Amino acid sequence: MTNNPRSGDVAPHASFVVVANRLAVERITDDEGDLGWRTSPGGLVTALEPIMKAKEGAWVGWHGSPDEELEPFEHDGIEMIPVRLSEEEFAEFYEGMSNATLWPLYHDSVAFPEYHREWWDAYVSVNQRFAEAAAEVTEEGGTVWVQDYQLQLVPRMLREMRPDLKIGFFLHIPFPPQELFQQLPWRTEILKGLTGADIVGFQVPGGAANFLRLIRDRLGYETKRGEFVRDDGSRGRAAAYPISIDANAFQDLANHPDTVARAEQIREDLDAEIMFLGVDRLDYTKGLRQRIRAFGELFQSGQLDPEKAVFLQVATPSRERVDEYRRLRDDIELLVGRINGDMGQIGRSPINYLHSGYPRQEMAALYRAADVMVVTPLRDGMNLVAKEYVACRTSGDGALVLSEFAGAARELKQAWQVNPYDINGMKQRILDAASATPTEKRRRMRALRRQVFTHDINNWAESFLSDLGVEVESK
Ligand code: ADQ
Repeated sequence: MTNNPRSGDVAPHASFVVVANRLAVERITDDEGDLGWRTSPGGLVTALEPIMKAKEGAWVGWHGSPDEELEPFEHDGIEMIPVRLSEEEFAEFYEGMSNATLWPLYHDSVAFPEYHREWWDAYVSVNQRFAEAAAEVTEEGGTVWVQDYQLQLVPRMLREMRPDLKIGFFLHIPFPPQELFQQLPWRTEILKGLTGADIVGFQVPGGAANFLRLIRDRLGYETKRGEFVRDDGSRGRAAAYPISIDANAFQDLANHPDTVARAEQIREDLDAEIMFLGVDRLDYTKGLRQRIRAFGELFQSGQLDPEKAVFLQVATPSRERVDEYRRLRDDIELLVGRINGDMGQIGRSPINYLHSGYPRQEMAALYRAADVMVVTPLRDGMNLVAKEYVACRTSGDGALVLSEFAGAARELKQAWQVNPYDINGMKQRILDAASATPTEKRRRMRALRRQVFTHDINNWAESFLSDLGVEVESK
């Protein structure tokens, strides 16, 4: 275990270990200029926190600064195990293989995936380092839950080092059909890597089906009703576990008096009769080009009146060193500028574009303020924004326009569903949602809320872990 900063100094002791590309904490600098950590916002951390605390949990992940080596530390009752990445590994493993090869390939190749052998080499050695770190801390017979596309080799590596462990893997993004996946020069290695897990979890049944077909055809594994048999005769399972949000926490946040006041303020500032909202990471999978074009045409044709309607698009900066993301940002800014230049008036722009991340409470205020939420990815594993909007509509109104190509579309059937490649169809559905009667909106929202509140992030974690054979206290 040459690469691990902990080597040899700690006996395996954790019974439940999460392995993710990033640690569950972010660096902060306090008023005195001292460095500290705060828990990252996000459903995964929130859902796993109680289990980790109850079970002597550890979280293995990168801490976010290249070339820095850190000792394990405790944060809020959970042991954090930082894995080091060099600047070069960050470029090759993370920006390269993870985000310029696997990310586009797994999202229907909506951008061209690049294949570079040195990126692959970095991917293998970084996965090995994560696997070693997990192997070192997990106690005999313990459980390791590996997260996402950056770490697909970890399950097999870990299984080889520690056959006594229970290993789960969950893929947060889509798993592509065979026709696309087989482009990957390292397809066999990835499939082998994943089958090291006892349970390989996907967002939707289609992902599990794609995976099972591939391991049957490529690895020659026998598969039956979600089960697969490895070369050595041992068995694993592949199934769908649709991820969700902490619906009650969002609801409470949306009902907080400060949020209510902030939502009113947003509406006042926008000064429009109807507000449409988009909230996404600035990513080419999210369908921003098509969505903005659709709104541009609706304003241009007068189907939406720029004096009465406003479209607010919030885009979180993302992966800004990857070329494709830079191009996307330029394109979006050009498109928005052109539409506002053509259609705007002094002090009034039909499209309000904000390139920034916001605290959770501001997000809840935005959701509360918006009459119509427009979520139109070209492909998305799940899409939590759609579920967050629903959870924040505490008065039971509002309308959700949702792409058929988001995993969430399988659950959120009462949304106004669209094909984001069909700009005319999307324009029509946006208008349909906006002009539906209050009764129709409420009827649909009631069903959506029922779905989101009965399938929250705790249900997700519990169903995965109980299938893995981990006892989870029901809350
Ligand atoms: P993402 O691609 O990041 O996640 P999504 O599921 O929509 O997509 O989650 C985005 C999260 O970021 C949401 O919680 C949202 O509130 C937050 N967010 C977005 N814009 C923000 C902003 N400007 N400021 C602050 N917060 C913002 C990947 C997959 C998804 C899958 C999730 C979880 O691509 O398909 O649903 O993981 O598995």
